[in-house]
Parts: sequence; C-alpha cells; structure tokens
Amino acid sequence: MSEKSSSSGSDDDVDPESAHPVELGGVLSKWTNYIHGWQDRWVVLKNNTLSYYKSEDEREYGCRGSLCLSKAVITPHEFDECRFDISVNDSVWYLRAEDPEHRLQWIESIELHKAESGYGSETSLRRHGSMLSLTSAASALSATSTSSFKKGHRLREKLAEMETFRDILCRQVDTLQKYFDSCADAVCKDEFQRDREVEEDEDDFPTQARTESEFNHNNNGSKEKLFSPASPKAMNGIDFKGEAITFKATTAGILSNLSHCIELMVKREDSWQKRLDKELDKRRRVEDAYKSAVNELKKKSHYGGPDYEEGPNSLINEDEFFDAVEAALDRQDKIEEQCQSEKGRIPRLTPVPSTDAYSSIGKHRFATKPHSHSSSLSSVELFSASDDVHRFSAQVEEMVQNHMTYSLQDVGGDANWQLVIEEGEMKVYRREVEENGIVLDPLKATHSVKGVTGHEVCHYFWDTAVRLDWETTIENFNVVETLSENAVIVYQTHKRVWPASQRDVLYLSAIRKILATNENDPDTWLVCNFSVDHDKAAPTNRCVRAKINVAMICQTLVSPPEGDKEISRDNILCKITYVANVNPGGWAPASVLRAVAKREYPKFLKRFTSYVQEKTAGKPILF
Ligand code: B8X
Repeated sequence: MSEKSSSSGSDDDVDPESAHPVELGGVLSKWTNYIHGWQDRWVVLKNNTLSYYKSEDEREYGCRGSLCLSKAVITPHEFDECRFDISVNDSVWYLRAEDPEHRLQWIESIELHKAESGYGSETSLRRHGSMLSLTSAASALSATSTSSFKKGHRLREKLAEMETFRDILCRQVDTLQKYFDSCADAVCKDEFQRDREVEEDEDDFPTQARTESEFNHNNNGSKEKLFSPASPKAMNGIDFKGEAITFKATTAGILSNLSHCIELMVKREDSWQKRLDKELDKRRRVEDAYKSAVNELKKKSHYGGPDYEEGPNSLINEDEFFDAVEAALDRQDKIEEQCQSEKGRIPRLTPVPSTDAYSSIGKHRFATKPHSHSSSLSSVELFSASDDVHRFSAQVEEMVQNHMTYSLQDVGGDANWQLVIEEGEMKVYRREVEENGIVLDPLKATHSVKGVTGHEVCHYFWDTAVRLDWETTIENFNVVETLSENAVIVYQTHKRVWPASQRDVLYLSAIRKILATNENDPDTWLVCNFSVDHDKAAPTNRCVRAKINVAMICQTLVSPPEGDKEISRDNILCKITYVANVNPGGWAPASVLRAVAKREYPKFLKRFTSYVQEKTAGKPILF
C-alpha cells in the first residue's frame, strides 16, 4: 500500500482535520469471476470511497468499480490470512493482500477512513450480524481460550468454550453451505447468462480475448479446453455440488466427533471432580478428628504443664522421651551445621590480651605437681588476689583450691569412673550418681590439644565476648554483674530439648593463673563456673534452673624447638582437664539425661577446642 495524494502531492493534500493522507492506493488481488479468478487491480481509498482500476497505469481509463464505505462491512477471512471481504448491501468484493501485514494495513486504513467519515466499524459490525460478529467472537474466544490455558482455568471452562466453538462452527458451516449452494446455482445461471453478457463483463475483455480466455495457456503455450459447456456444474473443473456435499459430510463428521470428545471430557471431568470432592471430604474429616483430639488433650489438666512433658508422673514413657530428645538434638545439630556453613566462621575482632592479664590476680602456689595425687590441703598456699576482691572472692578461691586438689586427680584407674567415650586424645569419663531420682553424674574429660596454650584455651572459654562463637547449646546469655577483671556473673538459657523443660543457669565465671611450685612444672590456667544466686536473675517458671560446678583446667607443655629456632605453635600442646557437675534441676528420665550428656559433652569439647585452634592459628603465642 502506498499513500498517494490526488494532486501534485503538496502539503495541502493532507486532510487538515486529521494527520491522514486524503488518498491511499495499492495493488490488491480481486476476485473477478470464476473464469478469471483472482486478478491484480489498483485499489484506491479516497473520500470515503474504495475504487479499483485495472492497473495503476490505466487509471486514466476510469475506475472499474467503487464502493461507498459508509455502510461497508469488512470481514477478515477466517482461514486465508491475506484475504478480506468488503460488502455493501448485496455487493461483496473479495480482496487479497500480498501478506497478512498488508491485509492489516488495508483494513485499518479503511476503518480509519470510515471512522473519519462518521461511520464507525461498530455500525458495520452490528449491521453485518452473523459473519463478522461470529468471526470476532470466534477470534475473541480463541484468544480467551489461549489465555485460559495460560491461566490454567479448569477443564470445565475449556469444555464450555469448546461447546461455544462448536456452535459457532455449526453456524459457519450453515453459512458456508448456503454460500456453496448459491455459488453452485450462480455457476449454472452464469453459464446461461455468460454468452449473453459477455460484452458486459465487468472486465471488458474483447471477444477474441474472450474466446481466447476459454483456453488455458499452459506453460508450453499450447491451449487446452478449460471446461466443456455441456456440464455447467463441472465448470472450471470444480464440481460445486459434489464439493458442497463432501464439505457437508466432512464438517458433519468433525462436529459429531467434537461433540463426542466434549461428552467424554465432561464425563472425565465429572468423575475427577467426584474423586477430588471425596478426598477433600476425607481430609476435612481427618482434620476435624485431629482438632478434637488436641482439644481432648487440652482438657486434661496436665497438658502443657511440667508433668506432661517431664517429671515423675509424665505421661510420656521413657522411650518416647528419649526418642523425642534425640530427635530434638538432631534438629539442633542440623541448624547449627547450616549456621556454620553459612557464616563460614567469620573471625570476630576480639583482641586476645597480649600481656598476662590474669597472672597478677589470685595466685596459688603449690608445693607439689598440680596434677599429682596430692590431696593435702596444707601444701596449697593461698594468696588472696589483691585486686580481685569482691563478695564472692572467698568462694572462688575455695572452688579453685578444690579443683586443683581433686579435679586433677587421675581417674583412669578409678573403677568408679566409666570411660564413656574415647576419640583420639579426648577421653570422657562419667560417674553415675543419682539424688532423689535426679541424675547428677559427675563428668570428667581429658584432652590434649596441639598448637594452643592453656592461657589461650582459658581465655576463650572465659571471655563472654566470644561465647556464642562456640557455645551452641545456649539460646541466650547476659553478664548480670562484672565482679572484677577476671570474675563475672553470667545468666544463660539453654536451648530447649523437647519434651524436657527448658533449662537456665546462673553462675559465677572466674579465670585464674596458678603458678607452678617448681620450675619444671608448667603453670596452670583455670576457669571455674559455679552456680550462685543473684537477685537480678531470680528463677522463673519459664525455665527449670540447673545448678553447675564446672572447671576448665589447662597446662601448656612446650617441646624444645629445633636448633636455635623460636618456639612455634608446633612446639606447644595444651593438656586439658574438664570437669562438669550439673544438677538438671528437675526430673528427667535418667537414661535420657545420660544419653544427652554422653552425646553433648564430647561434641562441646571438640567444638570448643577446634575453635581455639582456629582463633589462634598464625597469631603470636599467648603463654
Ligand atoms: C549442661 C547440661 C544442662 C549444662 C552448663 C552446662 C547446662 C556446660 C555450663 O562448661 S560450661 O560452663 C560452658 C558455659 O556454657 C557448661 C554445660 C542440661 C541439664 C538437663 C544444662 C547437660 C545436658 C548436658 C549438656 N548440655 C549442653 C552441653 C553439654 C552438656
């Protein structure tokens, strides 16, 4: 299509009311009749009129036909993407553009042209009723149908659309059937009128050309009869009646098949819907049963109370309690592993004191090797730490003395202590002790950790600034009171291990350096954590208060470096003795507490000592 102006092409040729050219022209293929079929014509859109000429060059001979567009109806062909028909009353032009894009251009231009002439396409759409509205309805439906597929609408909506399509198809088949029948009649009529009106033929072909046109010029120039006048219905090689009958049979077959498919799908949809309803009903019943069971439980006085979950009258039997605790600890481990892998153990910027910050405080001088069997107290000389005076100083000193005397005793040969776990250098021992049915089992572990000193181990064990880096069994903690440079009071809640009640612990944590009594023995570093009372952290009913008496006792062994090298971390080894006396505070099955302790303490020790090795690697050694 090209935009043409009707005169010299100057600017005043554009309609001042709109930005559209006053004339559009282009080549379209126009159906002339059954003899000449589709012929290229020059078509011009101007002044609300569509006219056509034999060719652009022969416009001077005048147009061959024209249509007033005011009441024209434009019908894009259902199957031929290049074709569109324009009808005004009973006159119909069948036109084909060179491609679908050009067809769209022509349709839009004609519609636009009409709109500006005051007749909108909706008038013609409404006027033409069935065919165009059917077409637009069908295309609209197919669009909807596509979008419904995209939106995942239910099968039923699609079936309904299929039924609408079927109705449209039925109406279209009827329309086409009438069209074919009328064509067939027209061919007959045309045959008899052809001779009479040959000179009036709208394409004005000369007679000899007309006779000529009775022959088909095939490629090698020879002529062959196009058709035999004797059987008009077989004109042009097309048996219209036969075609119409075949078309009717085919479409009838398609429609019955379509109806059958729709029927099957509706049945299928109904049966699936029934099954879905049944499943939903079953689920509703199960949910209701669950809700009523929970309500029944809630009616029982002990539900949610301490007895239901733990306690001598617990409704959960010991095995169930054990399994539940095991599962809860597994879950906590998984969460911890994820946290570790996510944070990649981002180093905390916690300065390790470069000087021996604790050695000036609370010194203890021993006459014998601190790890020996010495039980004589007289050998222990106590110096009160001048700058470590607080209201718990005496208690701290007593704790330290006891640990240095008793906790360091070797238990390897003591039958009362059972070796529960041995992993590499780490050995964990336990004594089974119960008081009023409550498990108090003292625990003792020994371990040798390479590359770190006792000072470094005790520092990281005591320094609350790094507590959450390694202590993964606690939910939260806070320093209730700072007593001195090396003594604080800590309150912490442990993660709940259902069905056991949640525990909290309030304890004093003090760090000490105990100088060796003779130069052959190593110094000892010690942290003791023991339960105290404090009015700022009174027991609550949210947690069961556990009582602890724990000590981390360390000595550094240094092997002589090679030659005149400096001492490196390869030359140091920390001997650890860790003791823990924990009163769980409330009743829990002995087997469960023992299982938890056996599982949690070794994990805790490995986790903590690895942490210290990581934190000190590559750093100056802190003796
Ligand atoms: C242990 C258990 C329970 C503790 C408290 C516990 C508390 C270690 C303190 O060494 S620590 O001072 C480190 C500072 O957090 C210390 C352990 C629960 C009693 C029912 C309460 C028992 C369960 C055992 C356990 N839990 C966690 C880690 C190791 C052992």
